[in-house]
Amino acid sequence: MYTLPQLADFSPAALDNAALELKSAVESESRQVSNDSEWKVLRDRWMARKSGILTQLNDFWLKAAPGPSKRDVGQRVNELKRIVEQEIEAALSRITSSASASRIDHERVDVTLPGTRRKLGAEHPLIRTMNEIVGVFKAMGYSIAEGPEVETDYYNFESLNFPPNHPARDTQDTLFIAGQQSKPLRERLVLRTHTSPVQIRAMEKQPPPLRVIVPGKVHRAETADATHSPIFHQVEGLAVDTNITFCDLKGTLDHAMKALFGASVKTRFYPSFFPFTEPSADVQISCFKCGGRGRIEGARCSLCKASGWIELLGCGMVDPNVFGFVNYDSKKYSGFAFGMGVERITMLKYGIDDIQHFFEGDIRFLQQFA
Ligand code: FA5
Repeated sequence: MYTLPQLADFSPAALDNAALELKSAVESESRQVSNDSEWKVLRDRWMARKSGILTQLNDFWLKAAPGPSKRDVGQRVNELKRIVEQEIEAALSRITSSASASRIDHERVDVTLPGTRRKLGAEHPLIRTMNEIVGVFKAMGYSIAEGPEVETDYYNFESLNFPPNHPARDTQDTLFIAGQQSKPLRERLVLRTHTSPVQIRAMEKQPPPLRVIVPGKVHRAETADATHSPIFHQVEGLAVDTNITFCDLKGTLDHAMKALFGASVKTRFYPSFFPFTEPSADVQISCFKCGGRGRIEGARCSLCKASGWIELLGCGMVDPNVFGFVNYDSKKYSGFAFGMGVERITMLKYGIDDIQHFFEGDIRFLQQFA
């Protein structure tokens, strides 16, 4: 490794020689530098203020030069300093440009590679059915209404003509919000057991005539099995006007069932009971799998259990007592209401045998509806 010689001979020829040696030393050392830390070592070796070679140049050559040579030595030392600084500068730009070149090499974008394809989501089958049902009624002039899932006893039961302690309340196993005992019964909170409370909320908001369709989530304290879930969905309908009759109810639901299940489906109404409708009915549709015959090529139809009919929804004419809760004149106005389970309809439409599939989030099940 190069060390700066102490000069005894300050003749121009000797100085030329010594300068040449120093120049070739700095050139070869700077060529060998290949990274940042090596470059720092080089810089300090030559330029450190205390003991760098340039400082020694001052001490060993310039200060040591005899009077007559001082000027010549001074010029040569300055020239050598400039060369050393240049070399060290050049070494630094060489290593930084090669580092950024190799980085660019790594980061180069290959525009011919295929992009990352994002999978499109799809409507959940329950939402799809709900939208379909709502669409059928929107086309008949119904508007959409919604209500809260946490509901008061008043809206969920009392105003729908379920008196306190009436056995009809037992048909809807109710989830009560805890810690409500100090409130009057009608103010206590429950998770709504059906979408029917929105009938009352809609009638409170506007006078007749009225046509609303109400999609929503409901809750009941029921054990889950293949056809029951503690959380499920309903679509409720309500029409109130002058001269609304049971014929309007039948015609409306017959049209809706044909729109949902196919034009060849027939409907059948038979008596039932709901506290808020009088008379009340359950609606059955003719089985779309066996065409209502109950048998397929001699074998029992599994969908309708060979009866030829499938039970689908509850309905009826609005009980005048209900109108009393919302100040509708029951002598002037009449109406009908209906409510259907969205899970049940979806299971029938798509041949799904277990209601739990809707809530498990299994992508293999959901993908079939994409
Ligand atoms: C009612 O909830 C009434 N509010 C319907 C109604 C509205 C009648 C307007 C008259 C006028 P019901 O308890 O039968 O009725 O429930 C309606 C539908 O919800 C059922 O036909 C069924 O499809 C669905 N359903 C009831 N319980 C469950 C459950 N645990 N899991 C899944 N679906 C259910």
